[in-house]
Amino acid sequence: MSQHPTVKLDFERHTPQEMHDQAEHLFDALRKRRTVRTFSSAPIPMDVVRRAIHTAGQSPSGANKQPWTFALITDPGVKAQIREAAEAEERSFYAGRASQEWLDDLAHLGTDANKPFLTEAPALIVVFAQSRAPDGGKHYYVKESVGIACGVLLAALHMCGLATLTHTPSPMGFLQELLERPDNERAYMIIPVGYPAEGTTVPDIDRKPLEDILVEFAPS
Ligand code: IYR
Repeated sequence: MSQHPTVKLDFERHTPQEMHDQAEHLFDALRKRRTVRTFSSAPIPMDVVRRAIHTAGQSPSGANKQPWTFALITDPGVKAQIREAAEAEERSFYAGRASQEWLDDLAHLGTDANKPFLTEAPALIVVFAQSRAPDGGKHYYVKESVGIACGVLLAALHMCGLATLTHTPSPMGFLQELLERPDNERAYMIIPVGYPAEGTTVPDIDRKPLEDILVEFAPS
C-alpha cells in the first residue's frame, strides 16, 4: 500500500467526435492568438484576469512546488515607473547590447526601445519565478514550471477575449526592486493585458506547418 494519500482522478472520457471537434476548436482559437503591441486603455473585467491567473496556478510544476508569483498592476503610477525602467534597459539593448544578428532577426517585428503598451494596457501581469521557497526550501525545474504556467495564462486570457504580449526587457532586476518582491523571486516575464487598440495591425508572419515541427516514431 502506498503511504501517500490519494483521491480518485476526476477525468471525463469524451467520444472520438467530441475529441475531434475540441481539437479543431482549440486549433482555430489558438492560431488566432497574436502578440499585440498597441492596446486600448479601456477597462477590462479584472475578475476574468484574476480567474485566468488562478487557472495558470493549476499548472504542473516540479514536485508541485508551484514556484510562481503573479503581480497584477493596474495603478497608473506603478505602470509608468515600470515603463520608464524598461525603456531605459531597452535603449541600451537596442543601442549596443544586442548583437547585429539579434537586431536583424527582430527587424521584421518593427520593435524599438519605446514601450507605450506598458502604460496603455489597463493591466500588467509581472510573472515572478521563485528560485527557492520563502522558507528556503528547494524548488525544482523552476524555468520549465513557470514557462508552462505562462503558456496556460496566455491561452486562458486569449480564450476569455483578452489580448496579451510577452515582454521580456533584459535585465529585469528592476521589477523585483520596484514591486518589492523578496530575494527568492526573479521577474520572468511581463504580460500586458487588454483589448487591442482600434485598428491594431500585427506583423504578417506564419507558423510552421505540422510537418516542420513534428517527428513521429510509429510502428511501420
Ligand atoms: N526585449 C526587446 C527585444 C525583443 C526581443 C525578442 I527575442 C522579441 O521577440 C521581441 C523583442 C523588446 O521588447 O523590444
